[in-house]
Amino acid sequence: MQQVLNALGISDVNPGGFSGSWSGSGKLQAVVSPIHGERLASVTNVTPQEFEAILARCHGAFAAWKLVPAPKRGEVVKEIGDELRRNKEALAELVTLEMGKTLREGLGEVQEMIDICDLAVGLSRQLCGLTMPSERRMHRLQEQWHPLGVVGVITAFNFPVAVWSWNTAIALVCGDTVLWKPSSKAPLTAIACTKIAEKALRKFGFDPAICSLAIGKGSDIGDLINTDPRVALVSYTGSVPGGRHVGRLVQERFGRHILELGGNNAVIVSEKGDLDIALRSIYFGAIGTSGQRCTSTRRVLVHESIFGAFKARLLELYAKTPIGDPREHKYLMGPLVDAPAVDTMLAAIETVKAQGGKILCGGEKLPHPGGCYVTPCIAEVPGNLPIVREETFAPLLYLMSYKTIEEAIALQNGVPQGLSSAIITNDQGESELFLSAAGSDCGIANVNTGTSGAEIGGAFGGEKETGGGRESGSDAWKAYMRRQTSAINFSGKVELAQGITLDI
Ligand code: UN1
Repeated sequence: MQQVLNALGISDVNPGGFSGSWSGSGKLQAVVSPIHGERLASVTNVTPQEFEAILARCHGAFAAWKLVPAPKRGEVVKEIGDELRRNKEALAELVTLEMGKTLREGLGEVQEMIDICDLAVGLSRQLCGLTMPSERRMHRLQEQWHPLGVVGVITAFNFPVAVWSWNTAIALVCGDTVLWKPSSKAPLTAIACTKIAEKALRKFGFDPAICSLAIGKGSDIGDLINTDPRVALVSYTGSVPGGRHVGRLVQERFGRHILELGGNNAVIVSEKGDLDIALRSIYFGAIGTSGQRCTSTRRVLVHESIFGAFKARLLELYAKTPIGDPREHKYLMGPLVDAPAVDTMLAAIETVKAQGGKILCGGEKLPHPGGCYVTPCIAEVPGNLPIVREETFAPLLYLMSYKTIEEAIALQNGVPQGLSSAIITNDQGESELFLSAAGSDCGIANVNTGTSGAEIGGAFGGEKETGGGRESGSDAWKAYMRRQTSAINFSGKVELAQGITLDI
């Protein structure tokens, strides 16, 4: 453990603010591992005064950074990616220690960071605008994309580093500077990543304040980000109530936001699907990251003709789930992030029972000194009960049956969230229906693969209460830039658009 902390430059007590230099004289917070309850290190929060200095420097750094040619900005991102490659194991282990996901998933998370850096490097030469035919003679109509400003990145504990990287790699090539407020549950990985970015920026002689950090509570530091007009874009990952709050504050000042909020992701298992594929996809989707991904599988809708057989196979698999220290390869499920997360899961299970659901397995707290371990739970429910419509951030899976594909799609869409969804079927008509306008209403709709584990090449995000934001690949970069449309007249005379004449 100490070796990992040393390798990533984590001291016993770490200041939680960075903007070219480190600061943090606020509240001292001990970071405790959910694996065994041991203290890993401590962090000091930034005070509002220190935050002001950090934001001022991060904002000041934008003036020079926006003028650096995008491919040169890409070189810094390439270096960050290389540095991540060199530190992949250590950073993955710190992710595991700090928030409890299995090491194999921690490695996957760092790989996701490396992948987005590679994508952003390519993108740094392809921030392309369009030219459109002008309706006027000897005129040209074009649009181009300019850097936007400071991007405030507010992240959650469950992907403590990958979500920062999706935003940061893209924001950097777009010419923006980044101010990161990580989850208070995962500040050490944030400090480690900020050091990696600092090293890369310094190597190329750029101001390290381009990647700034401010650790503190959402209600003070988060809200300073949300309300400050110097933060052009706030990218927030978190709960629906949190997003509602951020959205209001940012909208109030006409800032931009990208909201990545809750999911309530379903897999439809058709009687025409491959049940082995269904089983594996659902199992990983539901127990991966101990059910604490926004893309975690929360609901399984099984065709009535195979419901009993499928349920039996799923229960058999659940009963064998190896749960334990997530650093050990033999365990597929580690702890939940903290004790309140365990209480939330147990309370949700009581509500399921009270609302008419039947607990088929799991949902017990495991005796483990200092650790937050539970057994994954499956509940059979008659439909989208009120509790099923809520996102419980834990390994709690709802199982229900359906008669027709139309009914399955209605059930899948019948919740307030709209992040991820999947269908397991070999029937082309069914999968096309699922992907059509009459199908899934989610931002992600997969066929024959599960709801989690989205690749960074696609745009990531969802509809309805998921918030509508998009991060990562495809053309999500456009949200991090300012679009400018220009009409250029080279005719030597004035011709008005829309055929308007001017008799003077
Ligand atoms: C999240 O849970 O906030 O699609 C992000 C996935 C990961 C990212 C999840 N690539 O499961």
